[in-house]
Amino acid sequence: MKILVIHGPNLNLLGTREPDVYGTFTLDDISASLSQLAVELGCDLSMVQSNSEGTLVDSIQAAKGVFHGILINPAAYTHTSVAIRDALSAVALPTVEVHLSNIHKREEFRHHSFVAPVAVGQISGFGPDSYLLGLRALVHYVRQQAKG
Ligand code: CA2
Repeated sequence: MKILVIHGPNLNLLGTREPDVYGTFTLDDISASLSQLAVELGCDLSMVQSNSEGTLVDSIQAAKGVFHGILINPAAYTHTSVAIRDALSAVALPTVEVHLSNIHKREEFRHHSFVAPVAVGQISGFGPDSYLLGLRALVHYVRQQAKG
C-alpha cells in the first residue's frame, strides 16, 4: 500500500519558530516517526511539503493511480483553499486530514476546514501524534475498504 503524505505551507519552519504553539520537533522528526510507523504497518510513504497551493494541487492530481490514500496537513490552506478541496474530491482517494494543534480551540477562522467534507476524517490537536494516529486510521480504512 502506498500513501502520500502532504505538508502544507510553513510546516517547513517547524522547530525553528513558535515552539509554544507548534512544539520543538521538526518536519524531519515527523517524517522519521512516520517512516518508522510505516514499517510496522507495512506501507510505503512518499512525502511532499510545499508553500505553494498550485504545487499541492499538482501533487494531489498526480497521486491518482499511484497512491492508495493521502495523509494531509493542509496548514493554512485548510481554511482557504477550494482548489485543494476540489483536487482531493476529483482524485477521490481516501484522505485523512491532520493538524498539530486543535484548530477548534483556536481563532474562529481556523474552525472551518474546506478539506474536512472530502476527507474520511480529521485528527486535530495531538501534536506530531496527529500524523501517527492519522496514518494508522488511513491504512486501516484502506484495508477495510479493500476487503469490501
Ligand atoms: O495545527 C496545524 O497543524 C495547522 O494546520 C498548522 C497551520 C495553521 O495555519 C492551521 O490553522 C493549523 C500553520 C502551520 C505553520 O507552521 C509553523 C511552524 C513553525 C513556525 C511558524 C509556523
